[in-house]
Amino acid sequence: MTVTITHEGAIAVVTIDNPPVNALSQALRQALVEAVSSIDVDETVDAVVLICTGRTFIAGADVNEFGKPPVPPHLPEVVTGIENAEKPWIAAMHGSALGGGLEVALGCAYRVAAASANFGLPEVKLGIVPGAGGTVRLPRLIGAPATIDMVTSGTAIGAGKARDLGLVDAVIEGDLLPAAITFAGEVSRKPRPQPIRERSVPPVESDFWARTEKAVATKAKREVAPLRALACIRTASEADFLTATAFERETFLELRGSAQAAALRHIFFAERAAPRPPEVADVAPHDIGSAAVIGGGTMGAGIVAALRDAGLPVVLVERDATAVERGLANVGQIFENSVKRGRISPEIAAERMAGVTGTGDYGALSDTDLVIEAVFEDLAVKRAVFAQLSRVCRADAILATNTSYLDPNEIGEGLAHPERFLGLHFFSPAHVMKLLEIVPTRTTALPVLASGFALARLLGKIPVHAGICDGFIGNRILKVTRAQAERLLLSGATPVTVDAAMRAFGLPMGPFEAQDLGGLDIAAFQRKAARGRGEAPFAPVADRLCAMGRVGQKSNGGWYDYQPGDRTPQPSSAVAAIITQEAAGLTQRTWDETSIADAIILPMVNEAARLLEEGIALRAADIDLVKIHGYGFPRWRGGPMHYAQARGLAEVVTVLDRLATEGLADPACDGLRLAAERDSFMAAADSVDEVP
Ligand code: 3H9
Repeated sequence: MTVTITHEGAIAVVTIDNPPVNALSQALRQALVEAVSSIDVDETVDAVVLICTGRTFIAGADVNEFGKPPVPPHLPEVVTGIENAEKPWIAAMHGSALGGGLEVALGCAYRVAAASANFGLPEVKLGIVPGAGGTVRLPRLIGAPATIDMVTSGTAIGAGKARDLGLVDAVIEGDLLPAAITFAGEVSRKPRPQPIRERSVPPVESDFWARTEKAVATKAKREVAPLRALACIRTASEADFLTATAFERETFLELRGSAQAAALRHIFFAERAAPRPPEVADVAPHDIGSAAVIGGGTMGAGIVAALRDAGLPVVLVERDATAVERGLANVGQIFENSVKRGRISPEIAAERMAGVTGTGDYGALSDTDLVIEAVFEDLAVKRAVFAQLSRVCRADAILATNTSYLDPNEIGEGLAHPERFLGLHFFSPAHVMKLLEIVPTRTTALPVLASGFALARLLGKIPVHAGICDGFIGNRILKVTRAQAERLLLSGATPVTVDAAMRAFGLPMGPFEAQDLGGLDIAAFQRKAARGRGEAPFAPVADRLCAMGRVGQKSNGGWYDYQPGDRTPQPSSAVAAIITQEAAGLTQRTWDETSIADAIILPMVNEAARLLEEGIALRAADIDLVKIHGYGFPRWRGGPMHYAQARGLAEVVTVLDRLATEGLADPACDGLRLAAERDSFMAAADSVDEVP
C-alpha cells in the first residue's frame, strides 16, 4: 500500500509510504488521485495533512520511469487535483521535498515543514526542467528571482530560507505530524487562501531577463536545461497560467528524451550505486571512529581536512617537530581558505582544527582505527612507514596507502596482518575532489574493502573499485591522453588548437593547459621510473621541455609562456620550434575541433576498454565516475564510456582503426571490438565474479 488515509477528528491524514524516497511512481500518482476523490466526498473531513513515512518527503518523480513511455495519471493532473480539492490540503514535509515532491506541495493550500527539511527543484541536474508546474507556481509564490536561483542551479534551500521566502507557511521544531494536524485544524476554520495558480508573478526590472539570461548561460556552459528552465520561468512571468504550464510541459517532455538527460540520468544512478558495490554488498565494514594520516604535505593535509570535515578525530604524524608544525600549518591553511570562501564559519574552522593532533611519535596510533599513509612516492620510504605502523597499530586497524603510481602489493610486503591493508587513492585537493579510488591488494580482506567504501560514504566521496596497475584507472587513462595529445602535435596540431578543441568538447581545460597548471615534473619523474622498468613512454616534446626546466606555470613556462604573476597562457615560439624539430619527416595533416576530440577521447575509451578487459575496472560506469569526478570530464556527456556507447561503439571502432592506419592511435582493443559487437560494455561488468 503506497498511500493510507487515517482520521484525526476532522482532519484526514494521507500518508505516503513508497521506499526508499517516496518517489512519485505511477502507483503512487494513482493512489493520490484516488485519495483526493475519496476525501472530497467524505463529509467528516475539514482538511487534509499530506505526510510521508521514512527518511524523506516525496523526493521527486520516479527517475526509473524516465526511459519509458509515461503512463497516466501524469503528475500535473495529480497536482491540479490536489489544488482543486474540496478540502484544503496541507503538505507536512521532512527530509527533502524535491522536484515533483515540491510540485505536489505547491498544489497544496499550505505547506509546513520540519526545521531540518530542505526544498528544491533539482531537475536541471537530470538534464530536464520541472514538469508539473514548478516553474509556473513557484514564481507566483516566491517571485521570479528566487525561483531562478533555485531552478537554474538545482540547489536545495533549508527551512529557514524557505519560510523567509514564503515557500513554507510554518517551520515546526517538534513532532511534525501532531503539529501539522493542529495547523490543519486552525486553517480549516479560516477562508481558504487564493490558489497559487490564480496569483500573478511580481514584476521585475526591465533589463532583468536579458541580464539573467547572460548570467545563466555563462554558468551553464553547454548544459541545455538551465536556460530552458529560465525560458519556462520567463513564460510563467509573462503569460497566463495555462499557457505557461503547457510551455513547461512541452519543454519537459522534449528534454526528457534528450541525449544530455540520458547522460545525466546515467551518472545519477552510477553515483548512487558506487558506494554500495555488489562485491561487498553483504559484508560488514569495520567501525571507523578515529583516523591518522602519515605525512602533512599537500595531499596529507587535504586528507586530514576531509576526515575532519566528516567529524573524525585525526592524528597527523610527521617525522620531526618542524615537519609537524608545517603539516599543521597546511591543514590550518585549508580551513582558513574555507572560511574566506564562506564555506564554514571561523568557529567551525577552529573546532575542526582542534580535532587534529600533530605528533612525531607513532606510538600515538596504538588505538587508531584507520591510518592513511601520504608520504613521498618512494617504495623504501613508504615501506619504512608501514614497518613502524606494523609495530604500533592494533592488529585490526585498517592501514591504507595513498600511492598514485607505486604497486600497493609491493608497499604492503612484510606487513603484519596484511589482510587489513589496502590502497585509498585520493585526488588533490583531497578535501574537495569527490573521487576516491579503492584499491584492494591480493591480501585485502573483504571487510577491509567494505570499510573503504564505508569511509567514502562518510567523507561524501564517490568511491570506485580499482585493480592494481600503473596509475590504477584514472592516471593510466591520463597517460594515454597525454601521449595522444603529443602525437597530435607531431602531426600538425598545436597546443592552442588541441586545448581549444577539448574545451569545446566540454572539459574545463585542455591537456596542455592542465599540465602547465599541475606541473610537468611529476609525469617526467614517472616516465623516468617507467624507463627504469624497461618501458618506453611517449613524450618527446614534454621530455625536452622538462630538460630545459620548462615545467609549467611555476617556472613561468611549460607548454605555454607565462608572464611573471600572470597565468594567461601565451603560445610559445620555443615550444613551436621543438615541435617542428620532433615532427621532422612525419606526415602533417589538418585538424579541426571534431577530429582533435576524436583523437583524444576515443583512445581514452580504448584504454578504458582494456582496463575492463584486464579487470582493473569492474564496470564501465565506474570509469565514467572516475573521469567526471577526478578529471573534469563533462558530466552532461555522461563520461567517456557513456559517450562512446551513445555515439555507437561500432563507429568508435571504425574511427580508432582509421586513426591507427595513420599512426595516430592504437587500433581498437579486443574488449572494445567485443563490446561493439554486443553494442554494450555491460558484458564486461557482468563477468565480475572473483573480487578482490
Ligand atoms: C522530477 O521530479 C521531475 C518532475 O518535475 C516532473 C515530473 C513530471 N527516483 O541518494 P540516495 C533512489 S525529477 C527513483 O542514496 P540519500 C536511489 O537510486 C526528480 N529513485 O539517498 C537509491 O536507490 P538504491 C527530482 C530514486 O538519503 C535510493 O533512492 N528529484 C530517486 O543519500 C537512495 O538514494 C531528484 O532529483 C528518484 N527520484 O538522499 C532527487 N531519488 O537504494 C534525487 C533517489 O536502490 N534524489 N532514488 O540505490 C536525491 O537527491 C537523494 O536521493 C535524496 C536522498 C536527497 C532524496
